[in-house]
Amino acid sequence: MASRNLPILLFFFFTLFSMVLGQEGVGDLGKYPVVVSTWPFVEAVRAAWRAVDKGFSAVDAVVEGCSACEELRCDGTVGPGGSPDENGETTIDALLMNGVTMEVGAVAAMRFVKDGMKAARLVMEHTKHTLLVGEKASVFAISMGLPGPNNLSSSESLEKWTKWKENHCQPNFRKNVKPVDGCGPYKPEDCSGHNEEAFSGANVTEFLQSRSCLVGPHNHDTISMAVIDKMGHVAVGTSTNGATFKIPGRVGDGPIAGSSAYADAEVGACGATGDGDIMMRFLPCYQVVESMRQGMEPKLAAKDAIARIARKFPDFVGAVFAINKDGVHAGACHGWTFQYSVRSPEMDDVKVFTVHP
Ligand code: SD4
Repeated sequence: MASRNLPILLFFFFTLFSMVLGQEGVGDLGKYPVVVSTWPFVEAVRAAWRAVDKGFSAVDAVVEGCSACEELRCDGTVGPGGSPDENGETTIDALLMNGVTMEVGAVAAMRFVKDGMKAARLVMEHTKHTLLVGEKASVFAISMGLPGPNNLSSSESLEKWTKWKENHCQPNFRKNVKPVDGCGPYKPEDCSGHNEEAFSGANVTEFLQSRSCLVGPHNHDTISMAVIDKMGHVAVGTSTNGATFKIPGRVGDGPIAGSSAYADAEVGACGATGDGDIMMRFLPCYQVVESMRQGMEPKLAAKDAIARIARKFPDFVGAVFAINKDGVHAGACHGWTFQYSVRSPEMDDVKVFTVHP
């Protein structure tokens, strides 16, 4: 009798078992969705939240959120019309990463197209490449249907640039060049040891001080966003004009996977902002995610990634946020006070968290 009923018993057992698992799943799903972004870019987080709360994917929500920031020209440093380069032109660096498939699409120093995040998505979903750069990235984006070519300058960015020119192009990102304190054309300075002044303590301090004017508390410049959707899928994205008065052709950390952002749905995600020229040498977001994979709490992982950079570059300015796959988040920063924004199911609206160095 018992053996005849065994299949039925097993059926009930497995049904019960899967219901328990299902409830745990529902419990887990209760932590999601969640949206995190650098800085108090509240409207961008709301836009991502609206998408993910309606059931759209993490990738869709990141695109919604970062595109909203581009349209709003968050801080005047994301999207069109923001931070001019040495020639007065605004260009865009953007990245999108799907933390389930580990696909990445990115554009760097993209000209004439205002939709950085949508262009990154086109690279991710319609090419086998990871990163397209410069004018060719624009040609690709336009050929795939994005509006352009458009002049990305605004009256604000041109005014900023004019003032910078009037100030003899100071500060700037040149080093070991002549003229030291004027606009170009620049020539390499002899650094063979004959010119001790080039390496004097005073010059180093001056250079670092001018650097913090270029990427500092008033030049936030970057939205980096992570979303965990209702399925627990993770995606990240970044959009930025890059550093103000950058040398044309410069690619920052924005479009570099592992630097400005990284996601692995098995672990969590990270977003970064700050002095990309320094930060991209350390891949801080890759570091954060890998540390969390090894069992570090998000807070410790974020602090550790920042500390690794600060040890070598004590004057660098930067920050990261970390979020694990359970929705636990934290931030860490160096050289400035950092804020990041979060929207999760237990909140009525976006909450801004402040992190001190
Ligand atoms: C860059 N990381 O291009 C960007 C700038 C930034 O806060 O994030 N500033 O270097």
